[in-house]
Amino acid sequence: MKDAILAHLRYGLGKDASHSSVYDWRMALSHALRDRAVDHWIPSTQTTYARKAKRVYYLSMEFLIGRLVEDMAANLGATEEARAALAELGQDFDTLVRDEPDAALGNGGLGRLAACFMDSLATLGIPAMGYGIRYEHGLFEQDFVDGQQIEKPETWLSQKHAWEFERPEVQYSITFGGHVEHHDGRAHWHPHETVFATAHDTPVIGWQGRWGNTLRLWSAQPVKIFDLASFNRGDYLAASRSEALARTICRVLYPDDTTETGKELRLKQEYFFTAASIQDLIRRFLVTHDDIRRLDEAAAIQLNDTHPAIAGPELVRLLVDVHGLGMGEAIDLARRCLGYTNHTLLPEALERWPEWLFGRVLPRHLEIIREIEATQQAEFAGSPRILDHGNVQMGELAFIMAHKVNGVSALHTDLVKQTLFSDLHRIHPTRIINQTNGITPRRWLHTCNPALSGLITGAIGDGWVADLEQLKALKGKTGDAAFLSDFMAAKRHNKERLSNWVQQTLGQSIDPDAMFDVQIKRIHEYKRQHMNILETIALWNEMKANPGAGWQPRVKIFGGKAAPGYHVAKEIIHLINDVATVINNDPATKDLLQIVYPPNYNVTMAEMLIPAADLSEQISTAGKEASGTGNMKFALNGALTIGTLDGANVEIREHVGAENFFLFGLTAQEIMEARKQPGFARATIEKSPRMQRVLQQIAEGRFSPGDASRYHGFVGNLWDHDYFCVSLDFDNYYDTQRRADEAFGHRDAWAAMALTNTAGMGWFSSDRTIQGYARDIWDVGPADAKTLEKTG
Ligand code: 475
Repeated sequence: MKDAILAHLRYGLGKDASHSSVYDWRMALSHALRDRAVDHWIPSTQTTYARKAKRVYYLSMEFLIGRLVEDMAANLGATEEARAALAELGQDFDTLVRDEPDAALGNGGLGRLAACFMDSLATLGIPAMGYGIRYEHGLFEQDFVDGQQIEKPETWLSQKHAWEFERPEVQYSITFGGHVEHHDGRAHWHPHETVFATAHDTPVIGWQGRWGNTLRLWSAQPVKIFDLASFNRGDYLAASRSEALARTICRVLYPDDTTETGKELRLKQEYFFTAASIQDLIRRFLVTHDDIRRLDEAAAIQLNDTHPAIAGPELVRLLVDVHGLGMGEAIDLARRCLGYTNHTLLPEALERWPEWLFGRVLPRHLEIIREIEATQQAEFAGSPRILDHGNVQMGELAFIMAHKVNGVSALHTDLVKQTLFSDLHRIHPTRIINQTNGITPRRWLHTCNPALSGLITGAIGDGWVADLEQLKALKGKTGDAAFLSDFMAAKRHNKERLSNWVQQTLGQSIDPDAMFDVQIKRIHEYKRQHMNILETIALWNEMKANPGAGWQPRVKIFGGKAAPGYHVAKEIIHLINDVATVINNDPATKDLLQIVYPPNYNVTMAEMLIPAADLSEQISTAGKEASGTGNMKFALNGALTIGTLDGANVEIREHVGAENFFLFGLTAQEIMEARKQPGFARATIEKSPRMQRVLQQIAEGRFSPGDASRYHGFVGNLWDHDYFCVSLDFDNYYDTQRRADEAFGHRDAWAAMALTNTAGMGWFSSDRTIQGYARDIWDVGPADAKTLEKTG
């Protein structure tokens, strides 16, 4: 390892050890690790080709991979070796780890799920390729100025990405616009614009290096770098027009999480990476097969939400226009290849494109969608339409073109059947299935929480890392006082680590003995961060009114970004920061209650916050959070959940036991009923003096001195609309928080409950999720007998 690092430093970076920066050392370490990754990766690819094994193609606009050094080293079993080699070279492994940019090529849950799935596919030895976009700028960096979010461009590629291999030879033409002619019994698309898609491959190595897959991200290149004729004429803009389109396509990740954008550039991004991926997988298929009609035997294509739903029409287009299949035959074949995962029921997140815009960018695809529509209507008269009121509805398109459609938690899947796709579900009653989300135990316990992970391995061996159900063995330890004390010592260690970081980065002192109560996720009204901050104000009021009541000290920790155009979400951020300013500086309560909101929440920050949490806030309006995956990470790391019956909370509660979960709030059914009552919010708030008082304080400017009207709109909206039903759940939430206080006071009982959470979370491994997809949707397995043996 030492030699490898030095060799990369010298010959890869052209540096000698005495003149190397942290960046140089990190690159050299990464390349030394990448060499080892390649030694697992190439044989995996060879095996897949040799066996003509079926591959999974996971198409996703987002891969929220975060940093890779630690994870890669851990999966290769090389962490200690790397640490020791660096120490001999006078370098600190952890410093290099912290130097790596956090690759934020995603917004939130959907993107992070894709990254966890890649880890599980490799660990399970299932041949797979993740396909996405190599954004030049990932999710914006968040800062707070006077408590308000400002966005700055993210620049992860300003340094070289250590893990990727650029593949200039793997290049496809992607075309847009123009018109279609029909002659010789065929369609001829004469596009107006063309860009090249170029592949960049990052190896994804499973646990213990047992298998290697590829994350292939596409970047756009101009077809014509430069139009010399235009340049010589002095028309410099025209000279670089083709370059401009190429650069814009991969320039930025759309920063919207479950909100709609409807921009032409977004449609182009979607088509760009989908079309490149479909061309690529067909080319690969034809290396080992000669009959395109059997594509489904070798390729399972999964659509991560509707963003790549154009894959259906694109595949049909290539099958018909290039490979000469009949339309009906092509549609059936495409459907056998495709699966579609739905991640949200929120109407504003459902993709719809105006037909005129869609047809302008993808004229041939619009024709094909009309054919798909006609075929569907011919077979199922009265079927819901893809083309509706002048829009192309991507959800309906994805549903009709997929052989399986899945929800991401049991409750979500039921709601998909009953609400979003109820008519399509009646027509295709076996198409919708559930695959409850999961998380990779490698990143989200083994690597991010060495204290707990070491304790667990000491007690039950390390088999749990690739077989998380083994954590069940810890149930036997919930009565073992010595083990519980070690378990709480690990938590305490992580809380100290976080407290030190908060002190260093924010200059704020927090007490590691206090309860760390954490809500980290995108800021959205349905996730109800505002309910959390209202409850915080109510608690503060009570603390001041009854200073001698023996309050349980709390640190309320928030993290998350708001979509730049989502006004209310930004207002919630502002309110949290305003409330923090007042409460954190109140001498009467500052040792009892602190609010911490570090800016720029990302994967790396999650890796530090989650192991340090005592209480996990999963408080969405029932029926709105499709699954949640943060909820799983917290419970796995020994936090108790305070939560509603929403998404995967329902299943988490079943697995850890109702007595180890702080449940509150209305059910999805009750919410739907309550909303029908006009004025429900006003009537409810009038009956809650506690909530009334809090709203009064906010409206009077108690937290915005000098700008009393700042939150009038916000407060008015709660009284008059409250679509997300904060009012209906508020008092129950407050009381449940006090039950959590009470429970936290009994440290031994709390420790046993926390350990029961960890012990019960084995089922939520993304390995289990992927096995479900492999069995129910993809019909694939490990390509290699040895891997099969190891993973069962
Ligand atoms: C759900 N993102 C979580 C998670 O299944 C769930 C939408 C439009 C454009 C860009 N990003 C999005 C999502 O819809 C999303 O992240 N959904 C989330 O998917 C994984 O656990 O409940 O909200």
